[in-house]
Amino acid sequence: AAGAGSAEIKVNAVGFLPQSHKLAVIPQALGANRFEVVDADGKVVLDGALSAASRWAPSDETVRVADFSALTQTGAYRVRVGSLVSDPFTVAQDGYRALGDAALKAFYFNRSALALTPQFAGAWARPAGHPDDKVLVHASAASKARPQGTVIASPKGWYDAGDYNKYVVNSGISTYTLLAALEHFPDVFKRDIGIPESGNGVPDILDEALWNLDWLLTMQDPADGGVYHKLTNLRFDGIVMPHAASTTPRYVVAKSTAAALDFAATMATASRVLAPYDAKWPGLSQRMLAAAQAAWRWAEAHPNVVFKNPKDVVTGEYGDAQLADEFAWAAAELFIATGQNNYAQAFMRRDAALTTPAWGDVAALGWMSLAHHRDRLKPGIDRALIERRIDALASQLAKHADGGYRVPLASKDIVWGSNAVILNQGMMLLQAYRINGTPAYLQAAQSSLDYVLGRNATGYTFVTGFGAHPVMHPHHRPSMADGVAAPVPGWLAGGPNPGQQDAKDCPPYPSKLPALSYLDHACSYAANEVAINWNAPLVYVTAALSALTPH
Ligand code: G3I
Ligand code: 9MR
Repeated sequence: AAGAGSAEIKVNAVGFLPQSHKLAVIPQALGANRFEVVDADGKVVLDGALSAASRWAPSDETVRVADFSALTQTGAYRVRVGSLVSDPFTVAQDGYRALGDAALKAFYFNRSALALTPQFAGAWARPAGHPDDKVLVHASAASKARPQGTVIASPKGWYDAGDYNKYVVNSGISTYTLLAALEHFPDVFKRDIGIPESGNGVPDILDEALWNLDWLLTMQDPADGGVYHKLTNLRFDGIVMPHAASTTPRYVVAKSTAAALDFAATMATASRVLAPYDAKWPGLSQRMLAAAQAAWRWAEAHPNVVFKNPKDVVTGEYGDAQLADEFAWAAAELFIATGQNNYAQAFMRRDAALTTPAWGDVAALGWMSLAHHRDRLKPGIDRALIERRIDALASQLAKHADGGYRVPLASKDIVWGSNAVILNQGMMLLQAYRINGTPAYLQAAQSSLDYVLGRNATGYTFVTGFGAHPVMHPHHRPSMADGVAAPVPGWLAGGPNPGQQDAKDCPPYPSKLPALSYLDHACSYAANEVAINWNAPLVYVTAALSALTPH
């Protein structure tokens, strides 16, 4: 790509805010001791000594670190080591504006049942797909009120990922994370990003979340409060544009406890974030809270319904047998929404460990909501406990960020969707930073973002449309089928995954090492798919760093 430098020097190839912590990683094998930072004219603006060498297990490399945090002057720069220069990056006051806008706009690009017009979608305009106005109740989801084959309408929502199905579990954490970004950093979302609702007096991020919340509401069976696990084809669509996908029926499949609880948590959160907009959508906030409570009651009555794909369904499973964390998350959000002590007790009773969140591990989302609201909580959950638990997780993550690439990610964290693991680690570090202002937490969160933007063992910038070594071939059906060379912008690739669970026709990975198990090839869903739950922490971390980095 234009201006590409040496991939040997690993650096965030998008940029920094003036007061960001700024690091580059250099292989010890280069034999260098010093580094320079040069401006666009090649003039040296800063030089310094590289850190002592340190090994990073995930890529089995020994590396040294250039710390150029002292560079606070805005401009365009590269890091130089000997005769090598890095990819360019900027230092700018609004350094994450384009990235944050694109990461959020990616959700718009994955809207189902909507035509994307050139005005908002540019080169990636496309006809509407999957109207989902006539969806069948699958045998696994049949009830007295809605027997098998009942037709329901379940339109809107986002496609989950590179595929065109809609899964409640994964939708929950994704929607919540966007709502949390708005709730925590409202000032970042005052600008419009160019979606059809822009200018309607509501932050675009809330309009975008509503596109999915409207769909989620249809996934609840009004007769009993239970929530269908997913809306899906029986098998994955071919590699075609949404409007060209097969018109075989789509189904709502089996109710599950995880779906009910993730739905309850997300609806309770949405009811609170939407409350100030009651004049615009009268009654919606209340309706969401009632839906959340009905789903909670269903889950209490059906506490262990673990989802498994029925025999005739082979699409994404999002199955999860550990449900204590889902109970804890839903209880936390319902406690904040209602102040009712039974929810506080339910939260404490589950004693769900605070770990980095993921689609199947959501307790942290409850902890972070409690932390944000801790000044206003009714007695029931000990405020000091919340602060202590969050700090304990952050301090463990920050310790990991001490050596090697200086990131919180460890070998064991490099699984399917690892780029979101590190961003969710960043999100948790930021919760602790918001509580106690420990600088190392903000720095490690910055490092999480730097990692996906280029300071990683592959040297790729993992967000489509950004950096001089960008991901070009994500496993994303619209990007693969639209005939446009550039992929749909703003998407985070799943990233390195030593599981390498791709189809057999995929070319071999360059390495078995966890951090190098990556392929920029559209065949690779195990390392190069995109997904709403991976983009959501990109939105969150980008917004948080914009708001929290000292100005
Ligand atoms: O967490 C375990 C870890 O403890 C273990 O050491 C490691 C060893 O393999 O596995 C880890 O689990 C992996 C898990 O992802 C981590 O989240 C599983 O092996 C892996 O199979 C699982 O992959 C999931 C994948 O679907 C396959 O089911 C991903 O989480 C999930 O993000 C992905 O989601 C898909 C949807 O099904 C369909 N739509 C696209 C979407 C993204 O690819
Ligand atoms: O495109 C599908 C992707 O979204 C999933 O994450 C992945 C794993 O479940 O499966 C992909 O679909 C492939 C299917 O599993 C096997 N045949 C080829 C499909 C498209 O590459």
